[in-house]
Amino acid sequence: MKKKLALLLVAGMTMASLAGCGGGDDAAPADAAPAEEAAPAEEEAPAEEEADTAEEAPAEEEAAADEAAPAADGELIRVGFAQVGHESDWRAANTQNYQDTFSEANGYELSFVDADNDNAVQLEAVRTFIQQEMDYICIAPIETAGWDTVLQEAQDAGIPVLIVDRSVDADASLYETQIGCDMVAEGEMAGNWLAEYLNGEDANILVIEGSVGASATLGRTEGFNNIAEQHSEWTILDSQSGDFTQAGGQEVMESFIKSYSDFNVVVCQNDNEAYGAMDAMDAAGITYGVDGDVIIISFDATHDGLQYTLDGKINCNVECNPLQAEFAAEVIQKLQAGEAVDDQTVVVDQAFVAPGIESQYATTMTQEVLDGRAY
Ligand code: GYE
Repeated sequence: MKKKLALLLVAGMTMASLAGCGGGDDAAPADAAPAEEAAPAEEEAPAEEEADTAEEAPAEEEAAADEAAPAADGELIRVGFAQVGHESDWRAANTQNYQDTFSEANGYELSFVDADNDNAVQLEAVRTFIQQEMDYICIAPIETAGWDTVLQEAQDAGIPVLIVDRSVDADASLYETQIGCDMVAEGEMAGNWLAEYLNGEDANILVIEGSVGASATLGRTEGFNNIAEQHSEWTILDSQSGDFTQAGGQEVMESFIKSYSDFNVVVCQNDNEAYGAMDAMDAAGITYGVDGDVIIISFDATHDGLQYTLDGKINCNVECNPLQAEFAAEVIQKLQAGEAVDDQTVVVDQAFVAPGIESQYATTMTQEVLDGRAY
């Protein structure tokens, strides 16, 4: 039941975004833009053709996946999931979503490994899943690099692999599909919003990046830089990894405060880093948010991150939807039925801004928007 609720809310949220509903000036035409931007870029034409998107999932398919029949012989479908870790609120929501979706009641036996952000542990987990002859393996890769050998081993063992959340730089023939958000589009959304908000004013920018080598970090950095390059009045003073954690965000911000006295924008590549950065600025007496000296941009738009956005502490929060397990279940059900699957599923995101900000790139936060969120 919980699974169904989560899915409907994802679909409902996306449809609301496309329809521009939700009332108020903040909703209308602006809301449609992020969804379009989140689609794969034009140069990725083949992927675009084959890509599925969250809002495209037809209702009947959702219903079929929801009934999630066990394997034809009545056995549970055995799925191994090598998760990144437990570094953030986003990750907690993503893990919960997988556990709810791949339940016994839905016909699955889920083996879950939390790799604690350790590449070696994650590789070992995948090798153990291969030895255990799992029916399917889902990998949320900590880093993009280093996957060819183990993916080849899985393929040799005849076990289909789904790359979920983040992406890998391995040959695409080594896995069935990739499901996740378009991280470059997220970075560009943040940059476009900032350009609109500053309207030609100078920006001295500090960036707290996510974990080194993660596609979420690489993509958000690339996307934001794509826009920064178009603005000679912007200077990126520094860019350091806060490892997607609150402690990391605080530590990096503390060191930035020691080194730089003249900054007016802090970009945090996830909400937890933003919480840490806000703590560091509070301790140093630096004001931020809509009424402060420093503009804060965050990513993920988890519940607490959006509460800070509603409170005007975070100026702009770019969503990354963690409710992705339903798309993985859909792929597995298709493979069970011997059907072809899409190479890629792009989970569509939008951006949110603090009350008082109007943007063509983002929805202005209200209590109603926060209450309507599923995570
Ligand atoms: O933004 C961050 C998490 O891979 C999209 O990983 C995910 C990122 C997310 O730890 O909070």
